[in-house]
Amino acid sequence: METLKKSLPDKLVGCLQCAQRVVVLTGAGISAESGLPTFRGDGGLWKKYKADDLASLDGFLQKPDVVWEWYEYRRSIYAHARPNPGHLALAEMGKFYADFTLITQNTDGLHLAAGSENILELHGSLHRNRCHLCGKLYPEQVVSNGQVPPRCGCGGMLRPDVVWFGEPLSPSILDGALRAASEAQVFFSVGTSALVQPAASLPLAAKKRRAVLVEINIEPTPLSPAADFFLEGKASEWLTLIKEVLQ
Ligand code: BV8
Ligand code: ZN
Repeated sequence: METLKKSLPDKLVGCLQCAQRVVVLTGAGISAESGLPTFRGDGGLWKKYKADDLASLDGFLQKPDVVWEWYEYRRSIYAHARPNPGHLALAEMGKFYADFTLITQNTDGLHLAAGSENILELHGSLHRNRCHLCGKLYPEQVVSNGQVPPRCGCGGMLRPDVVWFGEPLSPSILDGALRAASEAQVFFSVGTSALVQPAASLPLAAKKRRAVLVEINIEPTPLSPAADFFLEGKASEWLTLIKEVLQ
């Protein structure tokens, strides 16, 4: 069956071609086409645990070994993931605009691998570890001296350098994201269920300051009613189309 050829609304093309300040917020959906499971899609389950419970400070304090194992499992699948055309299109878009900010909730590092610059990793990165006690940073691969999770020299437990539910985001990164959102002329929300705060408030902050709000998702989200343009479908398809009209 001939799939419907997607085309961008003319009004949106006009906005994109004359904008100077563009911001993109991405979520797990943009990495789905790189083979990475989303957070809440198909149950977001691992063994019998919910991702949201494991990606939380409480979860780590209650069962640090299970949480560490979950992250080691995720790192093992992230290791094989490559940027998909959606990540690559965003890297190209970043070169087209004088003032382009990429804000991601993802911890998979695929935007960096795709060549994007000026990335704000709201929720940190799975490719780094840090000591839960003294904050010392460690590389992704750590020698676990038989203890799970491995220990820092200070005796603290190591954990991935991510922001868990119940933990504050880095103030400098969040301020940077809020500033970019409030100055954006066009704000894209791509592949996110728009549920997690404070990330989910960024598109609305942009809209409040008169930005054109574009949402790209395979299904509607709580943000969709506020969007000026809702592009239903895969991130890679829409972003590749957008890249093409900008070239
Ligand atoms: C904090 C890192 C305060 C770990 C993650 C109001 C204000 C402030 C806080 C809250 C609040 N209400 C509730 C809270 C608490 C909480 C929260 O938001 N809870 C929610 C669930 C209600 N927020 C927090 O705890 C935050 N901290 O506010 O701190 C504070 C201050 C002082 C002292 C103490 C505390 C911290 C939140 C960060 C949590 N960490 N991840 C890790 O990755 O392991 S969040 C996690 O969810 C991931 O990072 C993920 O990216 C993120 C968001 O999910 P999505 O990316 O949207 O993924 P999801 O699966 O949900 O959706 C995928 C979407 O893609 C779907 O819509 C699907 O349709 C679409 N899709 C699929 N395929 C495609 C596609 N779209 C396009 N193309 C495709 N091919
Ligand atoms: Zn330490």
